[in-house]
Parts: sequence; structure tokens; C-alpha cells
Amino acid sequence: MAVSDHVDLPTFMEGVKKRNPYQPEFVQAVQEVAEDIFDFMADKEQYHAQQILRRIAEPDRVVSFRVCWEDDAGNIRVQRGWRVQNNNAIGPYKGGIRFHPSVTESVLKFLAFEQTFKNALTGLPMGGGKGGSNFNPKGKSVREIMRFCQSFMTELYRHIGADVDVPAGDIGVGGREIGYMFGQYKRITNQFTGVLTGKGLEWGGSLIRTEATGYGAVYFLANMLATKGEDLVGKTAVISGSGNVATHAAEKIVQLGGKVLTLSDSGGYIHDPDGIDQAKIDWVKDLKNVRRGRIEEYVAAFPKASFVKGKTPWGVPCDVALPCATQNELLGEDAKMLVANGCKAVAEGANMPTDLDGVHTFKAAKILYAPGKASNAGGVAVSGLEMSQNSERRSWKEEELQQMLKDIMLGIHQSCLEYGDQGGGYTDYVKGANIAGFKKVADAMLAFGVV
Ligand code: NDP
Ligand code: 2IT
Repeated sequence: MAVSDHVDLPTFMEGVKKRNPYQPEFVQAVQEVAEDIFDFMADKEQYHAQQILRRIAEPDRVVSFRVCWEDDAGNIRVQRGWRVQNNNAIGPYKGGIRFHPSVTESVLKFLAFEQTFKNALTGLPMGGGKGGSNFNPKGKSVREIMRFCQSFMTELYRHIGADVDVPAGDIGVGGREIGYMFGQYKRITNQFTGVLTGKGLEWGGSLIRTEATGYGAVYFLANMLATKGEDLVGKTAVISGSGNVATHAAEKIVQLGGKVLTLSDSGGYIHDPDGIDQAKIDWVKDLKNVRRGRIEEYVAAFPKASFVKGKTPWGVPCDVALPCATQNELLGEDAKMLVANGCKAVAEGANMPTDLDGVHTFKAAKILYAPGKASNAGGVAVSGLEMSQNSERRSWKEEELQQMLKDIMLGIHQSCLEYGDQGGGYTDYVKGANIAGFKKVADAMLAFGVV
């Protein structure tokens, strides 16, 4: 083996930056993982020699395509669509589809890279992928959404398949959009297969997939607290976002005896000092999923709450925090504020919501801090269970699935303890998750040789 293959972390990152110009989110995600993996690889020559991390940080392929659609006024609109197939060493590519104007190749590459480690952590046979478009669903009619989804799938269908690549939802893509995309896939291919997850219960979907990400994040949070002999009873929680992940995280916090103080969207956050109980969460779900409204409308319905425009909720004192909106929504300064206000635990529902400064702040403060790839893996885990049910052509019972979700989150927590134990009662969950996820994918890649 040539000595020159054994690069150090700064040299490795120089190369990543050079090969991925103008892709800051992707570089950030690789940096966060590489910081831990280089430590882990220090005495493991085979991973260096076989350039394993270098290979995982180069997607298997990035498919980019044009998506044309016609709006209600008859104008022709042109969007860009992508599918990033990052790595299929341990199973078919698997990961969501995001529709949001902020979507770029960099964002989808970071998400597909993160997904590779997350999916490995679940223990299920799934590789990592992600897709999406810079299409903005806000303000579009139902017919416009349908035409866009159909056009998107008219290109995507040739790149996916039940044993090839299985997309699901993400920001801006929920049950409605999965329905339109599945319908178009079925029409084009004349096949009814488990090619997407997050499907409706009448047509191959799994119970608890909708709830799984938010519930799973709170199970993970409870597992972390349990290592300190604590639980969620009476604890105050600050949550960002008001979509699928945020509302279900809020629901599980309430079920476990906690008090949710905030929710947010891209317009700002609401603070309800009385707590956002189940009835209020149901109201928010209806606002977001049916009426397609804005979180600021909450204060008209619940006047004791206040709306803070254009801000994130991290300044509200709390015991636990769950960022559940989007990447880089919790910055170094926010992390310092949370720690100073006595926050004990942070579980990420979103993908990479904390920037590198924030990650380093939480680590230095030694609070309980779970990265998204560990704590938000419940969604893709139940997607994996949906794939199994589709292959078996049957549906499992809700109690069975609830138990499997809990077991999977506990398993991920144990993997983090195994690889992240720093002694003195402190677990570095970021390190634990990165190493456990990497090891599984890396060892599969070693078996395959140079491919
Ligand atoms: P939704 O579309 O249901 O909700 C997204 C929420 O985040 C909305 O409240 C939205 O506000 C807010 N948001 C989105 N973009 C921004 C932004 N740029 N700035 C501020 N707020 C923003 O998506 P999900 O709940 O499904 O996804 C939330 C996060 O969780 C994402 O990071 C996603 O990748 C991650 N995730 C999702 C999983 C799933 O199963 N759905 C699984 C694992 C992770 P607005 O309405 O104003 O856009
Ligand atoms: O980020 C994620 O894990 C998801 N959006 C869910 C992916 C999936 O395939 O269920």
C-alpha cells in the first residue's frame, strides 16, 4: 500500500472542498463525520488503504433532470429535479424526497450522505439516497401539486425500483404527494410494487409511518435521559418546526408527561406558556395539513400564546430541545443560549439542524446531544418495515410496529453508547453514531473489493 493513500483529516477535507465547490452543506456534513472517523481509523489501516470514507463521500451517482409542468393559469413552469444515490453497500438506496425552494444539489448530497449512516444505524438493509426539487409547494393548488408530482415521477421512475431505490417523503412531501407520485409510477410501469414508502394504508402503507420520526426522536431522548436516571415527566420542551416531525415529537412529549412550549415555521415561532397539549397539537396538524396555514394563526385561536416573527425559539428556557424544521436552524450562539439557560438534552428531529459551531458547543458542555442520524432514524426505520410488509404482501399490527420502533431506537442508542463512551459518564452521541454507522457500511464495502 502506498504511504500517500494515508492522508490526514485536513488533507482529506481539502480534497472534499476542492471536488465539491459551492456545496457548503455537503462539505459540512462530511466534515462532521470525518472528524470522528479519522480518530476511529487511526489504527485501522484497511479503511485508509481501501479509501472507504473517500468512496462514501462520493455519491454512486447524482441524477439531475428537468421537470416541466403547467400552472393553473396555463403558464409553462420549469423546475430542477434530482435523485442522489449515495451508497448501496448494505441495501437498496433509501431516503426521502424534498420539495422546497432551498433545495440544491449540495443540500441533497448532504442528506444522502447522512442517510447512508442513519440507515445503517437502524440495523435494516437500506443504503442511502435522497431526492427532490426546488419546486415551492406553498400557495399551489391541489391540481398544480398533482401535475408537478406526475411530471417529477415521469423522469424519476426510470431510476428507482423496489430493489433499486425506494424514495419516501421529507420537507414538502407528505401522504398527498406520495399518492400522486405512486399513482404515476404505477401508471407508467403497470406494476404495483413497494417503490415508495409513506403510502396510504389502503394501498400498501404501514401503520405508524406518519408518527415514526417524531415518536422515535422522543424515544431516543427518553433513552438518553434514562442514562442519568431521569425521564420527561414535568420537563419543558422547546420544539422548532410545525410539520410532520415537529407535531409528532410534540405529541409524544405530551404523552410522556412533558410540556411543549413552542412550535415554529419559516415565519417565526409561537410560545404558549400554558403548554401545547394534544388538542392544540391536533389544531396545528389541521392548520398545516388541511388548511395549509401559517403557525402565526395559532395566537388567534389560543390568545395566551405569543408569536415572535422571523426568529427561532432557542432563547426560550427549557429542559429539552428538539430542532425539527431544517438544516442549520440552530447556530453556535443558539447552542450557547440553550446551555446557559440550563437545557439538559437536545435530540435532533431534523437533519443537520445544528451547525458545526453548535455541535462543538454541545460537545464541550457535555450535555446529552443526539445528532439527527441517530435520533430521527425512526422514520426511515418504519419505512424499512413498510418495505418488508410490501415484500411479504401483508400488514403488521400496530402494537407489533410500535414495539419494533421502540426496539430499533433503543438499539441505535446502545450503538451510540458502545462507540461514543468517553468515560466519566459522558457519551459523545455524535461520535458513537458516526462510527457505528460507518463501520457497518465500511465492512460491507471491504467485502466487495474495489467497486
Ligand atoms: P414538513 O414539510 O412536514 O415540515 C417542515 C417544517 O419545517 C415546517 O414547519 C416548515 O415551515 C419548517 N421549515 C422548512 N424549511 C424551513 C426553513 N428553511 N426555515 C425555517 N423553517 C423551515 O417536513 P418534515 O417535518 O417531514 O421534516 C422536517 C425535518 O425533519 C427535515 O429536516 C427533514 O429532513 C427531517 N426528517 C424528516 C423525516 C420524515 O419522516 N418526514 C425523517 C427524518 C428526518 P414552513 O411551513 O414555513 O415551510
Ligand atoms: O430523512 C429521512 O430519514 C427521511 N426523510 C425519511 C426517509 C425514508 O425513506 O423514510
